[in-house]
Amino acid sequence: KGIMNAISGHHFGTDGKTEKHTVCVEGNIGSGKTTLLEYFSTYPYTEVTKEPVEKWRNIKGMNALEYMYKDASRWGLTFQTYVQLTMLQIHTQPQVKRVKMMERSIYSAKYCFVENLYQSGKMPEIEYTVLTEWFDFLLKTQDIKVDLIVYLKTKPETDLRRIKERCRPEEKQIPLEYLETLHNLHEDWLIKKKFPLPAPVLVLNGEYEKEEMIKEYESYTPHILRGPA
Ligand code: DGT
Repeated sequence: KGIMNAISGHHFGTDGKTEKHTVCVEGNIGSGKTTLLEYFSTYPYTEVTKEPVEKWRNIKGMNALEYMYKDASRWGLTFQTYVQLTMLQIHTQPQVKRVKMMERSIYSAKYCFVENLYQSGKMPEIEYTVLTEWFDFLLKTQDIKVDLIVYLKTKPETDLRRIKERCRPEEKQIPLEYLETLHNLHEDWLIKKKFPLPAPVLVLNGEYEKEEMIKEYESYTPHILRGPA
């Protein structure tokens, strides 16, 4: 209750200190980002943007996610170009409420997923370079503000179990090694700071199951919704 008062009370009232705040939720496939966003969407002053994955599965009836999983060498550039576009659209969408929360970002698409395609030899250098030039141009010219990154840290084995449980058809063939590589890329970026970080990182243990996870979210709510002091 104390926490709730702090949030709905004078901290974010009309005292001029009220500032808009953008949070990106990052973590491996199956780490629980959707559950976290569902939890925070119940707060009246947060807006949670829709999962872009639904767009990737239906581009005028075509499923780019499925193409990408079936043949990453052929469709990687197509898919990542579309991911970059949809992420940019979400980043630049006008913010109405005080807190904007989004699943992933243009950054993880580049530093984790594009990097993975390139490093594994599935994306040729020329495609990587074209995407990188677009990415750099967008960062320079667009308003892609992030105030906080929440990193849901999980073990790849846990991600694999959850992916199997939810049964998205495109994800049926995902091997553990793929999740391990993606995990390492998230760690390289968010913990080891191998790529530029657009905002401070809050690391949450994503290993808990739903009920304890909700308790974890509750205890970090002031930090997540207000941002670093
Ligand atoms: P959650 O709630 O933590 O389980 O998150 P998911 O798995 O619903 O959401 P996400 O964004 O981790 O992944 C959705 C699907 O899209 C998954 O099969 C991985 C894929 N994906 C997401 N972003 C990218 C990307 O930039 N490139 C590639 N190749 N795949 C991506």
